[in-house]
Amino acid sequence: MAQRFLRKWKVAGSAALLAVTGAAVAGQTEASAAEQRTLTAAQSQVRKCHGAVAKGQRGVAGFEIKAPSTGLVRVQLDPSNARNKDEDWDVAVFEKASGALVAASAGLRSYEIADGNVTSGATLWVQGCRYRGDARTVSAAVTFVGTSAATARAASDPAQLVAVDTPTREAKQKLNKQELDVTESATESTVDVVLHGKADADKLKGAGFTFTVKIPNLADHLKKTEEADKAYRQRTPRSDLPSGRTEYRRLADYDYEMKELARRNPLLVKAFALPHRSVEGRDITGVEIAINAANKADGKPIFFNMGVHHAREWPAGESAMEWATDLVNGFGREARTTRLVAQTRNIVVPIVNPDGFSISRQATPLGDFTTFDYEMKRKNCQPDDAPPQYQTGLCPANPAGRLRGVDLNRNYGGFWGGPGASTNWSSDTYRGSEPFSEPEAQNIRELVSSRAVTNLITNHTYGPLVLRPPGVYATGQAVDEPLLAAVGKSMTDHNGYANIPGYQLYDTTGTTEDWTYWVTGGLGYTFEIGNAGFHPPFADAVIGEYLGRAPSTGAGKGGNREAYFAMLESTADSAHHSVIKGEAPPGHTLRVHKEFQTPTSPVIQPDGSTAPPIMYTDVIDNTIRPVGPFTWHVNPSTRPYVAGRYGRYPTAPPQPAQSLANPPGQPGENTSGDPLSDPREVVPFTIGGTPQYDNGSVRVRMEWTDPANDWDLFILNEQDEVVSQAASFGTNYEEALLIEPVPGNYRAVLVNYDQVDDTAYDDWTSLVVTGESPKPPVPGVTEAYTLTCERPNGSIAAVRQVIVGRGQTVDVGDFCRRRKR
Ligand code: 0X9
Ligand code: ZN
Repeated sequence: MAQRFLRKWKVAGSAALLAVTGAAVAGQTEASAAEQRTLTAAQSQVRKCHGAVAKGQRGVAGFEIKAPSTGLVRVQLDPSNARNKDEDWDVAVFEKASGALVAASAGLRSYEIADGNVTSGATLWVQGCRYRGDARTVSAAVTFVGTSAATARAASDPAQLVAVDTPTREAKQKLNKQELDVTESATESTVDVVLHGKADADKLKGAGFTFTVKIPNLADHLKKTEEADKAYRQRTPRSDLPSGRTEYRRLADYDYEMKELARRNPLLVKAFALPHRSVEGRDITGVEIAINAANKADGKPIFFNMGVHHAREWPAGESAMEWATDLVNGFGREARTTRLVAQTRNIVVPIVNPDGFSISRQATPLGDFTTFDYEMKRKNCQPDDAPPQYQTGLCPANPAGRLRGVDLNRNYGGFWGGPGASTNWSSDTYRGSEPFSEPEAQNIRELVSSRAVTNLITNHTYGPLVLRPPGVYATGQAVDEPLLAAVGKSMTDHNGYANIPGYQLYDTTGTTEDWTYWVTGGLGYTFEIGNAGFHPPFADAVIGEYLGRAPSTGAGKGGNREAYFAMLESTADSAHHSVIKGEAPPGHTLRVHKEFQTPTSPVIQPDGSTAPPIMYTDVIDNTIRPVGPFTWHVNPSTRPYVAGRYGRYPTAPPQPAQSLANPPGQPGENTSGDPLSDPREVVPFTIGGTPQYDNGSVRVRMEWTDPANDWDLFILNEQDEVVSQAASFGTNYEEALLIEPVPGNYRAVLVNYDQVDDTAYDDWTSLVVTGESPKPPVPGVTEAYTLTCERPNGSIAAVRQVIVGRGQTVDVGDFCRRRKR
């Protein structure tokens, strides 16, 4: 594992070097040599550096510089003494004439990278602010990159949003293999895809797909969104959000707000930088919220809420940031918040991928939709895996545009390398060179490995969905499936999203909770916020979704705010995790530790063949420093990966096969994909229940004669909801599966999707409903923690093994005073 940790420093270091030397860039862009300066301020001063020009004021140092070209400006600060832990400088760039903010960075230390857009000849004021600490100086490097033809290409070949017809699971899987920008927004019969120009459309058509254009010109659409946002903030001085904000934050806003939450609430909030800097060298910031936040080893269960693995998914960061603000505002003022914060610990990392987010967020005014479609950037900034000609240049202005980088949500170890991830460096779902190759994913891994993260939400846009493990069908149902589904429902009751396992839409591998859940046992979910795009108007996508207001599906139900509170209730509920209790003498540290290997998926190779899985090693290590009696909340000692699979034994036989008659009539073709619209045929049937029958699943199979004709099958419940469907093509049957169906009345809807022209009507010939016994549970193995007690001087006072299951409490007594064994 140490080896993997090391690699990150190499990456961050080389990127930083590029920035300061201002190496010439291939393609349409060229960087100027960096201008190096040292900034000096005699005193520190709390200040929002990007708030206003503050020339001559306390803690401020700066200089003027003229932009030699139209394009990008980057100002990078580096601590003058990297060993100085107590220092924090921030930076902002203003246009001198107008005073307009151009770029900013406000990280927790002095590793700052501020990117912005400038016009040739503009005079800029580069402002450094010594926010905190004892560093009098900091070094600053300014680089300009001229962008030329790149921005002009968009109009004739606009990016579009289309709904691709995918009536079956197979069609969805096939779509997923096309190396296109597939979104998570889908219906029973379509999936939304971003087409970045004609080439993508041709690829789609070439693969035999049909689609409907939803947004014909994404650049225009995003400009309209921006105008809507502007109009909204002009008429709304303060929103009802915890922060009162009325517009999307930029990276510096996030970092500055987290610092300020911590500074203003020193006991309740601790701001921290994650262990690895981003590929470009940015610090990644989070906050911990708890009573005595700095005391990490207090044994409380942890809810970790994070956002923006994917650069363009701005509402994901907003929601996480509002949640942190909400907890801080509510603590001591609101009874529920106070109670829950007292029982738990909250960690919030709103921007996991700061390099990508900065690019997407700063790109807005460019409106460029080609390879250089930076506003729609998804991945991180990893250059190493691209061909040499695409490795050069700063990430926000490089020859591969948005395409360079790794999809951080395919880079986790959990089932890494399998279906639903790409081996191609330029793909939007590129998995990276190896599991956890990226510093940004490694950060989350180390945090989750070293803390009792019992509950986790990773926010994305858009669905609207609450996804739970597994993300891959082949994994099988988790032992905790009933609990995962129930906690999921406690959240979707408030946001109105669909509560489903990740694989239900299509397989993905290497995603966040498919590692966090299967190796740590912490309950993990992906939120796909909203249903209207990656960053639709702020009023809908942030305020509407967070507070539960129209047009959100959570309108009137509490929205994501209440969904997160439901997750926090789950965090506080020890039935949802495990507890070790006992007592310990003052000054002693208790540690639970385990180390194990988990296989990735069989690793899909670029040529489509598979290589054996890679074994990766994880170390789980949590500590508590109790004073006397303690209650220590941890995850179960057994990894869900080896804990077996969910199932049950039957209590009665399954219902026997029933053959249903074809009603009179021959319905005409219907390609609407809507089982409620005519023409169609409807055949009622009943699913029995105990004590007579026990159906773990029910299979409904229809057949006709010629596979050239196409019938589709939908199963509706009494509320007219589609509970299952089958709509493949190229077969003479359809089969729909209902898993653990509720006994009651159902209807099979048979739709004549397509009959070959000028042939005899090929009516369906049989419809059979068959019950099947539930699958028995798959037994698993049990794993233990090694529990050690360390004396104040670090020597070991006692060691033992502890096996603790979910919902269990193990009492280890006065364990430290026992002898070693
Ligand atoms: O693809 C992703 O990483 C997520 N969707 S997004 O549109 N935000 O990029 C979803 C990951 C989990 N989804 C499935 N297992 N289907
Ligand atoms: Zn996403």
